Amino acid sequence: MSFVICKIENDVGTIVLNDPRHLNALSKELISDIITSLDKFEAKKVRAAVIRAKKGSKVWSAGHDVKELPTGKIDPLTYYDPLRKVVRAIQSTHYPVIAHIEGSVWGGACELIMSCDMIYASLDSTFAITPAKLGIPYNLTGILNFMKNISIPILKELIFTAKPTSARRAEMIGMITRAVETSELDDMINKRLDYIIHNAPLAISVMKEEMRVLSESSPLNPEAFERIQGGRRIVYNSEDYKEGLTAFFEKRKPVFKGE
Ligand code: YXS
Repeated sequence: MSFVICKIENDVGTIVLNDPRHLNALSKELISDIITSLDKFEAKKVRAAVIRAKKGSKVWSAGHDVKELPTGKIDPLTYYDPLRKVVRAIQSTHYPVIAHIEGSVWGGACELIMSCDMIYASLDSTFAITPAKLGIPYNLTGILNFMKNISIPILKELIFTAKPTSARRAEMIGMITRAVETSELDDMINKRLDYIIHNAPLAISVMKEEMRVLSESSPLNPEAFERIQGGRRIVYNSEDYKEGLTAFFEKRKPVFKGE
């Protein structure tokens, strides 16, 4: 069974997340289907793609599938983790990828939509960056991806509080491109798509890659990298990490002790 609905119409690929049972949680199966769809669009030389949930969704995506997170001793967000793979896949397409947002966006799904080239959301949607709520040491490239769009003092508020933020505020802080009434969302995206698919695809493709490369050119010396990784290892080996996941499954508030 596919966890996405994938189609190509008028040079535009569309991926509809379709795992309502799990609130489109980013399971390895759902992510595999997204990547397969992106590859299909590449082969068909689409001019653009849209990633969206079903019309009227209350939850766009509940974020990383918590049931797939390791329970300790293993880095929860390694290079080959499905969430890391889909973020890179979206960032590496030769065509622009547009996120069409209705509903609430949680955790790693916030990074997924921010890896898209443009993000258009209904005013009713919300965005919550949640690692601190679960005791998870987010990984370096993930934090960098957030920092590309959001200033550090605001990003710290979003991450340290883990509270959902409104679409209006998300637009104001640069987390998304635009927020409009739900009734206007499709029309606004279609108008922009009409410009994009009639512009030069080779030029768009190389400028997308230029912006990716330039936005990732942040020097990090090996000693700093190893120190950060050592710090992250302490976190995912901590009692707090276990408490965050246990509290999630027991549907209760976690009690973090800093251990
Ligand atoms: O109890 P059942 O079996 O029906 O399952 C419940 C939830 O456990 C399940 N579910 C999830 N399963 C795996 N991974 C998830 N992320 C996840 N979220 C939910 O779906 C069933 C229905 O959930 P329920 O009853 O809570 O639905 P609701 O309509 O009352 O509330 C919807 C949400 C989205 C507000 C609520 O489910 C929620 O707060 N979910 C967790 C959102 C979240 O914190 N996501 C972050 C995941 S971790 C992640 O993305 C990164 C690793 S990080 O945190 O580092 O950014």
